Amino acid sequence: MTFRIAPTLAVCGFFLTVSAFAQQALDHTATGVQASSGARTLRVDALRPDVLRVRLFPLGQPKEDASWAVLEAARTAHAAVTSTGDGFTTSALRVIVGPDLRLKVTDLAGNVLQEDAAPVSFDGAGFKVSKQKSPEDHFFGLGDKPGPLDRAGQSFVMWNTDNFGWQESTDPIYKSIPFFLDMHSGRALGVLFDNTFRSYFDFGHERTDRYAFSAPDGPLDYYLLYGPEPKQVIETYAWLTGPTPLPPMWALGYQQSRYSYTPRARVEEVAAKLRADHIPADVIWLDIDYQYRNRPFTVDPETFPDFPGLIHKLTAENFQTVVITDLHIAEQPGQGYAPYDSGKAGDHFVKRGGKDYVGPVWPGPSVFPDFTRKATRDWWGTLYKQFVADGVAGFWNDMNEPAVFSYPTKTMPDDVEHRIEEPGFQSRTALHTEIHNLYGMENTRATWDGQLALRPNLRPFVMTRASYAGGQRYAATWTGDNSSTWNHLRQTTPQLLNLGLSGFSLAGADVGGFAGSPSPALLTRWLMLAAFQPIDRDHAAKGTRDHEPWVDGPEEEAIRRRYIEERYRLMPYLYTTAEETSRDGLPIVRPLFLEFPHAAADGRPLDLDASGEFLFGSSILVAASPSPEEVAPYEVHLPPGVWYDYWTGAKLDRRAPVEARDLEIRDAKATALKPVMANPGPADLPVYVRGGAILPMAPVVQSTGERPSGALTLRVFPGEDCQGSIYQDDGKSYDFRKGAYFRQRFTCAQSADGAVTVSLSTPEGSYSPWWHQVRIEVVGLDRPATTATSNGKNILIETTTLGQATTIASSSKAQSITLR
Ligand code: NBV
Repeated sequence: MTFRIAPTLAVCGFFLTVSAFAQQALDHTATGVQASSGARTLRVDALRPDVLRVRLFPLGQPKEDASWAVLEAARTAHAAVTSTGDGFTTSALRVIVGPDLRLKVTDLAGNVLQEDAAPVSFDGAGFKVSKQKSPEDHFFGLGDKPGPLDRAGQSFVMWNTDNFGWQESTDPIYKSIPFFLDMHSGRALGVLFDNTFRSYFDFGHERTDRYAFSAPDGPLDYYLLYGPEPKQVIETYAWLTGPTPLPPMWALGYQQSRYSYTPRARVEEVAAKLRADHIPADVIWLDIDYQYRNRPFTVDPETFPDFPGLIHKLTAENFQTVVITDLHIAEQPGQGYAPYDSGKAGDHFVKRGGKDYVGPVWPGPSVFPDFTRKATRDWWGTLYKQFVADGVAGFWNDMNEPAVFSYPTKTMPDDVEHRIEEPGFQSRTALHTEIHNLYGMENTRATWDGQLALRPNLRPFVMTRASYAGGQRYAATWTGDNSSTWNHLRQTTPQLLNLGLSGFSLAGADVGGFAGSPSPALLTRWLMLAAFQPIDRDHAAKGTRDHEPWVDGPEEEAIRRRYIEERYRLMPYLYTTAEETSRDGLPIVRPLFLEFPHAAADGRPLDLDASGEFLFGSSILVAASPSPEEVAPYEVHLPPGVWYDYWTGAKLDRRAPVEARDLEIRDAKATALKPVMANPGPADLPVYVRGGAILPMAPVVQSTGERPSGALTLRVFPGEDCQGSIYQDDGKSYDFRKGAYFRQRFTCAQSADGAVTVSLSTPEGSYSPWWHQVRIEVVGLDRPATTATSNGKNILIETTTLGQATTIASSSKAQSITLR
């Protein structure tokens, strides 16, 4: 059915404007609406009741219906819609197309979720979409861009850039993840602007009452993801672009890197020292100097003799090796350099003016694979054959913005030609302006697929510096060349949180800072904090002082060791969280508002006033100092509910404050809760646990490859909705898909007399985990428990530094234990 909308008069300040068009046609489609005005068509499709796709294109049909970011199944999904005179409704949203193709989206109660502030404006192939913004809108996401967690008031450019030594206000840096979350009074809307060109985002920088996104070219194509809870939006983003897959467990261990450990003897020395000093560690990284003349996929035979022997030796000591494999292929014809010769023979390099484009990078003149072609990606994957045969565990794709030396733009020229051969896209030649932001992601896709082809049953591990939306499907990431400063340490929190909200759950920052040399205190603090970040990799630039945990003497080393050990104690919790992420997309580190969107009385996200705080998984709250350079007390704003001190097990006093506070947190009964004062010494990091959490923990091991000896501990923090779970498998293969995993759920309940009953469900899956006993440790009881019973029988109870514990034999059946 087609409706005609008459021209309107709009009153705007003192000016009366008449809209420029005459008539607007509105057609209802099976999945939404299509409206035309002048030379343009707006199409809104409901992919799900809570997910809309919005496109605006020249009259007719869009040129291509394709995406590098969005999964085919999501892009082609559709929900039932009900037509209305001016748009349509789904079971969650109302879509209204106004004059000038202006779009308004509300929930069914009429709350406006998004509304065009002006008609889309066009400038040649470019366009700008402007939305209304109020002071209550806070914006999160956009990948690794530095600066505060909330993007409000700022503007950003998407153009993957090798920005060595970037600072807090540097933009752009390495990644372009054009996805953001708009939080408005606890209500969340996600926006993915799926355009790979040099796009621009403005969150009230130009005009405080508008936010906008624009691009100089390419499709006007964006997706709206409605909550109302922010967690729903993040889960939906994972539905749209894919979750971060479950990594091998070793990728969650401590990792030691430097640019570069060379020669071979130095690598062996570092590995031996980690073991000798009992610093738990899983991974050693080899940076570019292991290669022959910086040529990717080679090994320098002089500095790294018997490379397979080295890898095997490290593997035998439970170290996995990750080696760098940059994408620039040295242009070395006729020298027996197979990556060049085979790439040339297969016509796998990008072109300029009909010839292979050649640009200078580490190996000198280099050529660049045409990763937007499947044939090229398949060829790239084969280059890993020898390393895989040697037992190298993971691969590092650096410099993939792509970085090219001696151009002011630090990348290849705009007119370099890439070939697109991809389902949904027309097979065509595209200029670098279109492919640039995508190039790093397609590089990692090739690496990931290559690993899977070579080792089909092993989970790949790929680390990337550049990426685009959806890149989490192929690689973990890090924040590039940060610096050894206190500000950079502080910056890791908002950056990793925003990366997590942008799909990249597996992310880290170079521990200790890349550029410059950290003071002993800074390195210690950094190693303490990073123990609670998803990727914990100590890395350093050339010419900087040594960074390894032992370098500042035994006292500093003892502190550093203690935190790394704590990470390994928490490995069952961390791995269980990572497995959840692989299904629901919720990141490992989370801002407080993700779990507690309605906590602050004024509706603002809690995090805005609690800048050093974040959640590690759903239940652990890390409260780093907002001024880590000083040892001084600070307020910790804990969300509502009962909280415990992670280190002592003490339940915190949250009674209402006497004096008025800027940030008022209230519980469900509207009781005001006061912040707690933290006063950590140089070796302390305040960490808290949510009441109602059950944390699975393990005895310390020196690597995830070692079988822990002793019991699995379930540390129980009584509180409402008390529960937890554990997930285990072999830590490396895909056998879990065939049922070879172990999953058990736990609950706890406290009776009126204070007794705590912990229940363990019947385990799921065919995998036998490492423990034979389960130690249940209940903390924070007002009155210490004196007896323990298991399925009605009395069992031994012990007092620990944190509370009371009892140990039972693990069983294939459900169990129930009471401490009273
Ligand atoms: O491969 C050397 C470095 C690497 O260590 C670093 O992590 C990357 O971000 N790489 C950049 C190239 C040179 C940087 C100066």
